[in-house]
Amino acid sequence: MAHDVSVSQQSGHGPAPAQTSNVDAFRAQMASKGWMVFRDVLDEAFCRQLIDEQEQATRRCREIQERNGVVNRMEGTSHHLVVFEGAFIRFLEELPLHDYLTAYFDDGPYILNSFGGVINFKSKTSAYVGAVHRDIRSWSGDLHLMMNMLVMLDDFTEDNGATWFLSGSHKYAEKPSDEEFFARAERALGPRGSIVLFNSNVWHAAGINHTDRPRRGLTPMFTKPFFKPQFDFARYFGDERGAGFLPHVAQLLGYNARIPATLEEWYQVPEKRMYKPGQG
Ligand SMILES: O=C(O)CCC(=O)C(=O)O
Repeated sequence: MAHDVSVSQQSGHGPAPAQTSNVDAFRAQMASKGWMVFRDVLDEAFCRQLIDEQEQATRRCREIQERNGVVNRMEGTSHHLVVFEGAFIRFLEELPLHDYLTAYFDDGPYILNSFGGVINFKSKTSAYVGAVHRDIRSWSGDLHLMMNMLVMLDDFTEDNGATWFLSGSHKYAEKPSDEEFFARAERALGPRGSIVLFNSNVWHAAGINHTDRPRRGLTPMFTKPFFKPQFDFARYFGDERGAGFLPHVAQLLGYNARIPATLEEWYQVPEKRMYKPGQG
């Protein structure tokens, strides 16, 4: 079982500060195991709102998956949920565990790489996330390029498919065999509202849900700003909408780390550049 840290619940807009001692414990555990469970981060009402909106969004994503023939092992999955706004933008506004993310990214800025969701239904197998995998295609070793977050919107238990993590596996490039993985992997257990942070190099797998109730979770991922995101959020929302986001939400959505597409955009004083100073 991972070392657990209880943090104060989120309230109002903006990230809640973390205690320095907790951040130190986090750094140490991320170096050794590569993952950590934070219990009771989100309150019940916010979890309920996220569940409702995840269910609607998953139906919308499913329609597109079916229309475009992208259905194999996709059941219950959704992607880039911030395009549905509502609770997902609120999540970025509140930005739980921001201090821990900042510590992971060498005390520098970071952006959203993707914002997925998984509804894990009762099954003998599961969606693609049930295979042993990691979410960064190129192993980045000691370089902290990407961090995964897993938000538990239901209690995560051994019965309902709590995620498996192979502690220390962020230190190795090679994929373990399934036998090796399941012999040594541990479950991320926690009550609804808990959050797992993990180094994206860690090999992991969703568990199989043996209960009759869905096990719901959100899976936002974050990177250093120079790493290409999986979705161009700034292009999706546009400049006018971008100006209305809180500054740290605009930062997360990549408004400060864009690519110029004309020489007019390229030849600009630093504060007007598409890729702003201070983004690494
Ligand atoms: O839902 C889970 O338990 C794991 C999700 C996951 O592995 C992923 O999104 O990469």
